[in-house]
Amino acid sequence: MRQPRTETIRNIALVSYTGAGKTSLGEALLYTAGAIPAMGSVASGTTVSDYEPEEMHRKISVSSAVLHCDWKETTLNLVDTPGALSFLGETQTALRAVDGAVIVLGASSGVRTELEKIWNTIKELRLPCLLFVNELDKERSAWEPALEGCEKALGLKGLPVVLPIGRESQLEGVVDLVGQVAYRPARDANKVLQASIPSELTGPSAEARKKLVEGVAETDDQLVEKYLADGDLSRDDIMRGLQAGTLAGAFVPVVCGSAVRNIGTSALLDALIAYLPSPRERATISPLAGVHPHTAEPVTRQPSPSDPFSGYVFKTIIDPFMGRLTYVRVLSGTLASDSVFYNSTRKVKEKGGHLFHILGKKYTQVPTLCAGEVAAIGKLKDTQTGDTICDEHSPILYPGLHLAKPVMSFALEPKSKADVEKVSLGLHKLVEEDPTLEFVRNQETKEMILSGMGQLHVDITFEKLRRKYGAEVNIHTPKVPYKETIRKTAQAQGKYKKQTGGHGQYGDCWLQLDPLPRGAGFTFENKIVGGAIPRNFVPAVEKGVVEALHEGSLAGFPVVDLRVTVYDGSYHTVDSSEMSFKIAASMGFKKAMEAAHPVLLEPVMSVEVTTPDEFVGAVIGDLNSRRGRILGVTSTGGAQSIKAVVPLAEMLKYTPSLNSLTGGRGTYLMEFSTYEEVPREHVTRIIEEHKTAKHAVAQ
Ligand SMILES: Nc1nc2c(ncn2[C@@H]2O[C@H](COP(=O)(O)OP(=O)(O)OP(=O)(O)O)[C@@H](O)[C@H]2O)c(=O)[nH]1
Ligand SMILES: [Mg+2]
Repeated sequence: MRQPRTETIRNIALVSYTGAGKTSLGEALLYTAGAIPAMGSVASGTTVSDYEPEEMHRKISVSSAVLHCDWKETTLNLVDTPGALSFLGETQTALRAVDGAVIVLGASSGVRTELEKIWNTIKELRLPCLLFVNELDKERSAWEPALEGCEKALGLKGLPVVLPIGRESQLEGVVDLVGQVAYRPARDANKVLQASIPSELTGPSAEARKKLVEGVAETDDQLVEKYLADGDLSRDDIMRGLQAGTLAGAFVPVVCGSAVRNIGTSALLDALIAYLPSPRERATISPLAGVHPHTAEPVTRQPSPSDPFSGYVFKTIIDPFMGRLTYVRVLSGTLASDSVFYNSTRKVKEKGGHLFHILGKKYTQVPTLCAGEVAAIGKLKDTQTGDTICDEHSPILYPGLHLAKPVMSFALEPKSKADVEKVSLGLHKLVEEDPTLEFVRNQETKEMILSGMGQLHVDITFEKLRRKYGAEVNIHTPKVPYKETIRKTAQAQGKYKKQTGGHGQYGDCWLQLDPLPRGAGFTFENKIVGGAIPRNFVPAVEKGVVEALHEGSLAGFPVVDLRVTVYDGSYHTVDSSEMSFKIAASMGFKKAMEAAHPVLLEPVMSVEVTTPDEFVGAVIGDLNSRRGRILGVTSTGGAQSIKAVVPLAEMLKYTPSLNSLTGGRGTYLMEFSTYEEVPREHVTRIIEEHKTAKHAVAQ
């Protein structure tokens, strides 16, 4: 195996909605690059990426997989990401570890919601992209409408760099418009045969090449001059222009083909190393910038092996045989196996174990890693996904992850007494592997609650719990995570005074509550002047408020989207203590909250239902009856896709309803959108239900 060098590495994520063909494409790319002797398939559960049993039998990817291979003197780390919305967090985390993305588009399915979300992250990270229009072997597939739809939906400009030879079942290969050659896969081998452009395509190729040259020239002053003078551009100029425009995000080069037939894959690999950036090139548009973990001063790093070591953790695996494996993107410096480094997120020293290149579930040990590599480190103790690890003497902290909070919560019960510890232990490990899951065990009620991004997410977690940790659970209907907030500004005094013989208790504070916009969370401000409350007691006031936030005054749900300001108070030189100020703050908060017009908030989901034409009316009617707001209906070749926002409380048992409305032919995607105020007519019922449930648990 070649020793990677920063300049000749490409770390690329394969991204899209579920079913576009990312995993199949990853397999074909590995095969074409000679990393595997034969191509597996998603249908038979034999791909390198989808190696977990939950992925094999569902035939979807559940987590990201790294595929390490070489192509033309370049080291590739392809990250096959899952497309289902439930696993969006996994994909977003992986996107932070790469320097470019290949967006895979199913020629017959068009752009779907998940891809729009992923595209937003891509834009945020300024990741250069290529587009691969897949499934051109399928009946009635065509790449032009697929590309047009994608350009419109995502607002990007595609520049095709290949043309397909033949179509549908007669798809034979692609014409490389830059190199002016044809590529056809050889029978039963990963070799690709190079040939001259078939005569029937010489005209269309020349035309497509002209469009490409014009598209490239448009984005560069020098190239446009050359083009106007000569009426053409040289191959080198086109390639340079394509690389620069891709890096700057001016356009997206487009390759097309078929993953399962392994057509277009060598052209894609060529495009990927020619137009997507190396870690060094990427840093010219997105510098490695963070802060010093102790002083918060800005710090930067160079993507060079000689700079101090730093890296970003994008995945954690707890493997039954290998133990804990931490997937890292080395951002700067060099890391040797068994070395000691610093976790600047958790502020702890870590001792690394062996280092590995990753090919699905196969790990190949390597002695060192250089800037730009993607690899696994064995045996870390405290490091988790999203953390920064770095040289202890030159520390840096990169921005952390901001993943969406889980929205569907299920109460669960171990099937037998013997399962209690296994369930708790197993779920804690699964949560470590997947930061978009949340598991809490209420110490008082002993109730166990697992929260995830959707039904599929939670179902798969229980499957893993059974398979990996042998623990069985019964699941109860999901609970709706209501919240409380305030509508008005209010002020109140919290005063706690106790005189019990000797030492008394004295805390006194005035608090002001102000509403904040939806999603703002909670902020605390100290506006005490003149020492009305001594500085050392102010943190205790904040603590008291934070504790009181857990249970709102309406129905005991957590309180969000408000600012609490402490602006006055008094103290007693002997009797005041942290505890008395904490209690006073909590009392003051409760009083102020009642005066601040508290309201109930409920999670509202964005829902996309796909159904055959004849059921559209029934599906819309049903969504309306669930307090849904229809946002739009689009036609996607024989089926309609209905977008709506619907409160989660109305969607808890949607699957059986949709099945009966559409004879099992409708499908839907659902994910968290926002919190909205619960309509007044539903508030009393919800408060009553919650009180009854609490009462029942307490008994
Ligand atoms: N005919 C045809 N089928 C394809 C092609 N690419 C993928 N498929 C099929 O489409 C289905 C989905 O492919 P996957 O590769 O699993 O799609 P994915 O994008 O990885 O999906 P997720 O992992 O769920 O996000 C599989 O049954 C594939 O065999 C293609 O080029 N042509
Ligand atoms: Mg997949």
